[in-house]
Amino acid sequence: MSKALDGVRILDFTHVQSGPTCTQLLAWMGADVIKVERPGVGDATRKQLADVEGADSLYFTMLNHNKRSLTLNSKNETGKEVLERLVKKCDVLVENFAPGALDRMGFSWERIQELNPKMIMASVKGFGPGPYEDCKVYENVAQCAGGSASTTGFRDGPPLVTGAQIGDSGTGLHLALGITAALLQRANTGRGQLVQAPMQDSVLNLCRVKLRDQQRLDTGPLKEYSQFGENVEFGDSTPRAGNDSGGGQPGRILKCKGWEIDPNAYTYFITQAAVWQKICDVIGKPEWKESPDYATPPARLSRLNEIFNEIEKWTMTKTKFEVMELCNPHNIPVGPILSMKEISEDLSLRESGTIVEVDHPERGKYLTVGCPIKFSDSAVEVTRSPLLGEHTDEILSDVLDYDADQIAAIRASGAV
Ligand code: CAO
Repeated sequence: MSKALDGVRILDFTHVQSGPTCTQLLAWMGADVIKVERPGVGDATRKQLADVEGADSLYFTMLNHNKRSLTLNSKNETGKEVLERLVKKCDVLVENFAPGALDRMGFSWERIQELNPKMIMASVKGFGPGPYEDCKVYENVAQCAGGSASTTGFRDGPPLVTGAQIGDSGTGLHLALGITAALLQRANTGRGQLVQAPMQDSVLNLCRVKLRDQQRLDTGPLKEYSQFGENVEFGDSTPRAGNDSGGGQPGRILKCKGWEIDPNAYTYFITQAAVWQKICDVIGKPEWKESPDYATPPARLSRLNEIFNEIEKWTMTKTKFEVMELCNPHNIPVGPILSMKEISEDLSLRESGTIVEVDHPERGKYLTVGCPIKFSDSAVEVTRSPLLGEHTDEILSDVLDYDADQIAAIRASGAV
């Protein structure tokens, strides 16, 4: 079967998480991804959070499947020549170095265009143009600067970062979308272009509804927030909303049977207006169906705490899975709080290829998250991450057409 990005060759100059998630997705879509790493060192994550002595870490392996690894010192003169040749042979260059690092290597966007006018160069930086454009940035800094932390957590607690890596993996997704669009445009124009996805901007894009609420504050309180029913005044910026739903259908995380000993015995429960009557029947409150205090969504807004307390009395008598089984037939939107242990054992996620077991020569078998995007005509097969420099000779010969003597000379120069 052919793959969506067959024939696309990517010069992968990424490291840590944001860039590697982008190029891993493109590799799953069929691109030939050549990961360039510093000789003897490699991507810093290879050795970070190590759990098996001498083996590449899960941090690295889970972000770098389906790629080839080429070691290359891009500051060595011969290394620069090899890199120039690679730039000419690739369709896309992806990088997430600190601001200015690529320019200091001698590979500015202007130089890349001179070498290959068809090149699509894709960059992740923490911030776009402005006062912080020169700053180094990691995941949680982006979550904070992009508006996520100030709107996550409970009103009476500090700002919180989330477990979802929206700064790194979220930005990687944005960049991958930009690259595929630029490849399509290039098919029409014949020209490459610069694609940039700053981490702050990507997080903000994912926090769009919170900027919506910021502007709604100008015309009155945010009535779907719990604090409205609690008569707590709103300040001048979007507050933290605990587990309130971010949309127009109020929802909460509620305790289920066993919550006293199981930290994940909870369900998310949404009081969708369309199924309100069914909710009343299921939880044993049929009198709420006709009562003017409960029958309409506006009437319920000031009573959300009372309503969710009553629903919780019911959910506490059921396991989180029983809540699903009892609510689903009535189309009541609920969802169990699944632990990572439960997810790792979930059979349907394994069958769909979203949880995959991979074998690795240094560390043996491990689980990873496969491609979350499913194609009917571009099958994804997850293959293990490369060892450092595993494909150096293969790439020098097959992609760059160096012969054995030239490869020996390149090796002797210390460039690879
Ligand atoms: N050969 C020779 N030198 C190489 C090389 C190679 N193959 N690969 C990297 N280097 C050099 C770089 O040129 C740079 O050298 P200079 O500082 O002399 O220019 C040096 O290695 C360090 O690169 P760096 O500054 O990108 O790496 P860092 O570990 O100091 O910083 C990070 C890491 C992530 C903070 C920074 O890269 C960054 O801000 N990136 C953009 C934002 C981003 O993607 N953040 C998400 C990371 S995941 O949380």
